Amino acid sequence: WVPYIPHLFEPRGNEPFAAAAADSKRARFLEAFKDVRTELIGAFAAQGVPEDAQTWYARTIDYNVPGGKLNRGISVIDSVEIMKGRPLSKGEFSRPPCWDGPSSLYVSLQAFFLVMDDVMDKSITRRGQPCYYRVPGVGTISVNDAVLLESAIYQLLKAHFREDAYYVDLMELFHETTFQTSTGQLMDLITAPEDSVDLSKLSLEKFRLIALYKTAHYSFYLPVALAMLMCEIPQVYQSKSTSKPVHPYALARSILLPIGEYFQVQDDFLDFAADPAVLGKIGTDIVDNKCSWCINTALDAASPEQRAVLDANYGRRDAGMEDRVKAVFEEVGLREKYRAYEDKVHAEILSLIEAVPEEEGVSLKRQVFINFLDKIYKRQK
Ligand code: DMA
Ligand code: MG
Ligand code: MG
Ligand code: MG
Repeated sequence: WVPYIPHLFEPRGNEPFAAAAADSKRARFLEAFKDVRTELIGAFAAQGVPEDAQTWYARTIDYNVPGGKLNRGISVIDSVEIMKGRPLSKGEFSRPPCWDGPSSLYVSLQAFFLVMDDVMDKSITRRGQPCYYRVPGVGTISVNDAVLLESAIYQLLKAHFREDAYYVDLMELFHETTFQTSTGQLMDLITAPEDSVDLSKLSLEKFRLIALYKTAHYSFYLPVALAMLMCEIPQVYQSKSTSKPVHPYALARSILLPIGEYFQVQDDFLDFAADPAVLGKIGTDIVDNKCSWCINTALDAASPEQRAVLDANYGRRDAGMEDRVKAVFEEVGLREKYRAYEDKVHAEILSLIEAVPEEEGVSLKRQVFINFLDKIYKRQK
């Protein structure tokens, strides 16, 4: 049950804003998020819970929701603006008092997944701070906090989108994406058993399937599909340029899922290669025995001697063993293979984007995809 708190829903005017750089979009989001935070904490408190629980919940939000690059959350708004062909204004949608309501939904989902992911991956840091479960006194309470963060999505949806025709579509999209992501997380985890390392069970095919489910749907299809629903893009329309029917959601998915796979390759490569101070997180894939792009690519290229080193050292919670695996990754030229992969996949995705038919008016636009691809191409963090 979510109480309706009227004063939080007053529109704050209708000032348009100029297209701004990433930093100012981030700043704008964080400004708008203050209201979202007040609203969520207000709804939590309105259940009549004591102050210590309210303080805990506020910290859960502050520690996990607004941090990070916010690239994908902000892309929801970017995509709406591109498809509408104009900047959004405050109070644009029937309910949100702020522009960034849709981004808030997305970052709440992201926070919910990441809190759990770090527990399951036994990670150490995220966004340049200790993983939430490692904060003193939090521990396994983080499991329940993740559920509360998930609940925030549906509270915000109900409070801001209930009157919209696409309310149920938005809700189903979040439910389905959560289902897909947890399916991916399950495959990710059972492909990486703690005490039985068997590299012959790994493959790039398995990596791709896991990446598709655990990352691509929620990171790339979800933000664009949210934007499309909010622009009331229909399930099918007749293309004026080709006179053929266009299924825009399926078309979007056919481009965004490959972008998502590429993004997970980057995530895996950076887990191995990036400076944790830049990445904000310490890599754990090698010690976690993960079916990552790196191990699979190294296995394909390894000599029998190198293979033996990988067999003996991968998936062990030991820094020396981890270093031996990393040395093999360097020897097989993983960095060069990654650079070649990145350029190849970038060109492939661009050609997928070029094949999208462009229509007049509010419709799917190539720039929606270009915007995503530009944000991640050659990313260092
Ligand atoms: C990310 O996989 C997937 C989800 C659903 C969070 P990951 O564990 O490689 O992510 P990270 O490197 O951020 O821990
Ligand atoms: Mg992880
Ligand atoms: Mg994980
Ligand atoms: Mg990772």
